[in-house]
Amino acid sequence: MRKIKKILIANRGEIALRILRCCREMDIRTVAVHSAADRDLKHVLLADEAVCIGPAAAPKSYLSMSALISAAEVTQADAIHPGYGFLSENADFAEGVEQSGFIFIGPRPETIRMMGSKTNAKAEMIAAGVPCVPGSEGVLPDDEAKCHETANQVGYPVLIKAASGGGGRGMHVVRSPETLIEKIQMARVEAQNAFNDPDVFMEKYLETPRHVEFQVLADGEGHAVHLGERDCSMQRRNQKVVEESPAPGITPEQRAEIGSLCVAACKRIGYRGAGTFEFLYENGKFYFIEMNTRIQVEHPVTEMVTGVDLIRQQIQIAAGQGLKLQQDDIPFIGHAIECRINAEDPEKFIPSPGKIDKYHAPGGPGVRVDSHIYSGYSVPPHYDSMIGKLIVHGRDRPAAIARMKQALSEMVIEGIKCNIPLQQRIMNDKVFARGEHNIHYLEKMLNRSV
Ligand code: MV4
Repeated sequence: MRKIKKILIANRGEIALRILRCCREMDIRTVAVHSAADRDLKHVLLADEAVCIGPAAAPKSYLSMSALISAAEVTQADAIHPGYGFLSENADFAEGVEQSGFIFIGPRPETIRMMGSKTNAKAEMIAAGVPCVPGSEGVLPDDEAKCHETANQVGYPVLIKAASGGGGRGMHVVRSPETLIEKIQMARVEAQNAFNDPDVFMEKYLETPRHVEFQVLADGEGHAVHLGERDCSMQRRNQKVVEESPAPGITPEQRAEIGSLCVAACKRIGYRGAGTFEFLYENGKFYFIEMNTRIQVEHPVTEMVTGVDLIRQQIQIAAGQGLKLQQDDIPFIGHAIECRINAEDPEKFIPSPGKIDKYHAPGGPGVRVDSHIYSGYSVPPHYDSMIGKLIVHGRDRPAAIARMKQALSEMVIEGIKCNIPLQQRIMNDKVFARGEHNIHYLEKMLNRSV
């Protein structure tokens, strides 16, 4: 047990503010680190201490391990919370943080490294009894005949993925044996360029799955729980747009079954902290694809249905206080939906940074706004265009949708373009209302109108 009295928040924007708010409730002092472009961020103004760690460009500030660790040293922080994105899933950073004598609020570096390899992650899940997409046993060999044999066994169409990949880069669908070898070659080149690792593997290509992910918490010492699932199928170009919990149509029995398999996997690998098991869901069956070893953007929908503060749990686990929650302590009440609010053109998706002249947040029962913006704040052009999240909770899915429509209509952001009109279209969409959308639906919906 190591007392955490001061946390350095190694992130920016809404998640930095979310972590700061949690620290204040827990009576933990805060160190904000920021780039030269981020002096006016809300959490920087609220933090006990603030350190400028470099110029606007992320590689020289939020991605600079040495700048972050130096900032922790000069402020004598006890722990570093990485948030999401940036260095949150960088095993070398987690290792550097620990070797410098600080607590990394997240899994052990070896766990992050293992899950960074999609083939190793999958092998662990198979060993733990978690259902996976049928495919090659580990990475594909150079032997062309063996690749053909694997593809024939799996059955076309197959998907070639980078072993060090994730996020969808360097994936190739192969629909017949004629193009198999050339597609594998293309995938290898892309994998080498993107991840400095040419290894690829093969899976059965699922044509119209939904993206359903399970949230877990584990203490790294044999105790773990799951917090149900989120449906994140409403996405465009691998960027989630709407997330919800529970996933439409998932029964309590399916939740308990898949949830307990995730818990078993956590115990097997000695997982520590908050994590997410990503699945594809098609024809009533779950197929594991990847594990995320960070807190995720969409964590609030899980918090709304379970009442568990995931950031607080991360900090308590990191402090060695263990995981006090039992599975029976975790209820799944009602339905929560999150709409990501992006500073972008709602039709062309071009980022729209600049000054917010006027901002009014929605409110009322069951409405949560996780955002760092304020009237007069300028959205810098250097980072992700997400400027906040609007989260609602209702007694059931129709009530949550009705509440989200009302909240969106009440939200005012002037001076920059934002995607509120797109979110309103989605909330009024009949296929979404029925919960029948899959990972390709939003792109199809957007194509209909152009
Ligand atoms: C798949 C798939 C279909 N079949 N795997 C894309 C990102 C990466 N995390 C995994 N991805 C996919 N893997 C098999 N065997 C379809 C996708 C996919 C996807 C998955 C989740 C959310 C959005 C997606 C968008 C396009 C493709």
